[in-house]
Amino acid sequence: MNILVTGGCGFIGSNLVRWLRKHRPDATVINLDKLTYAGNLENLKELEGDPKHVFVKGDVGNRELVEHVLRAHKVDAIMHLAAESHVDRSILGPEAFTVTNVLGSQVLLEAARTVGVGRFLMVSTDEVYGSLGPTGLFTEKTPLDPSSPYSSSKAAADLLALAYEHTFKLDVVVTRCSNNYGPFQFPEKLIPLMVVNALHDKPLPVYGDGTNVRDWLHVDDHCSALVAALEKGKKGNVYNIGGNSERQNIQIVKAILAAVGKPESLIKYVTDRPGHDKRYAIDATKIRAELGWQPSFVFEQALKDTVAWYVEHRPWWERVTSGAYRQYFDTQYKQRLS
Ligand code: NAD
Ligand code: TDX
Repeated sequence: MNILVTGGCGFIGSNLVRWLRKHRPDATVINLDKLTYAGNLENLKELEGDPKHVFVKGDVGNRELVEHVLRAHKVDAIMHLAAESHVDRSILGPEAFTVTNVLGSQVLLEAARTVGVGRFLMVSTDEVYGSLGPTGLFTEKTPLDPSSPYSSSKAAADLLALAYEHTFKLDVVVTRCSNNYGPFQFPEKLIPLMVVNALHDKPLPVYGDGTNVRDWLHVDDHCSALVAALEKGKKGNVYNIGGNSERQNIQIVKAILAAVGKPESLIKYVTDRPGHDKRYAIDATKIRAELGWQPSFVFEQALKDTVAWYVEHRPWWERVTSGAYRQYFDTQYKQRLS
């Protein structure tokens, strides 16, 4: 089987490529990635020389290239992860989010239809549902109500994919997962950013009062769910993915400080993110019952292990946050603390 993974050099993508090579050794993985600031071939260093991992540098919005890749590699299935993924960046500059997440997904769907790819897995997000109050869970029937330019662009791609199934009978499955954590996450997202700042004895910028809630899932559990959806998901269906690990942001930040042995005086409450969603929580009954998927990581221990990974992989995060990205990172950092 030949699987095209888009965005395979990013956080989830690189973990997914590794997961596939380990658990589906017969499959060839073609990895199409533009290598934006968030994509790094170093994330897949251990696969260097692996003939069943084929890297192609390119944009999912390049129709000619995408069709060529699908034909040349006789792609059987697509797992579409390539995206601009950071909510704060989408608030600063929404355009790239529309271009890659909406138009790029459109190009990929159209190419899959033209060439005749078997299955198209659209990797969406729980953020398409918007924000919850203090109680309740997102189910697959919750109406979409995205808040940020990021989540709106993901909702557009998610609905386009379902429209391709409905209209053109393309074999589409959509997944909507909660917040991921684990190795190789770019240090702009909450967990790695807080670890890096704590290690530098820099303030940890907590938005608002820190009581916003996210439902955390280890990236490897997300990968096993994506493969379950790819292999066993029903055509035209949506599957929520989540691990019943709701935590307030401030709880996470305090746990990180405790893990690295730094004082809570490093916490700095800063101006809230505009339009900040209050709470996400996932009902994953459907994927558990229909596809037999279940998470295997226990949050508290896996968070400690994740923090330890960043402590041990300092050269990795120093490299990926250097160069062109550094300027953005520093500007943002200063703004967050103002
Ligand atoms: P990421 O930002 O770490 O990686 C994105 C990857 O896509 C990078 O390798 C980047 O180079 C590549 N890319 C960006 N634009 C591209 C383009 N035009 N063409 C080809 N490649 C391009 O993102 P992530 O956190 O790994 O998220 C991966 C996917 O999972 C995204 O679709 C995201 O919406 C979704 N998702 C993420 C989470 C999460 O918690 N991180 C949760 C649910 C869903
Ligand atoms: O410096 C920070 N301070 C802070 O308080 C950052 C970066 C974040 N936060 C808060 C905002 C959120 O409530 O922490 C929470 C998590 O923030 P992010 O890591 O930016 O993730 P989030 O906005 O929840 O979106 C993530 O989960 C869903 C991913 O980035 C998306 O790609 C995914 O779809």
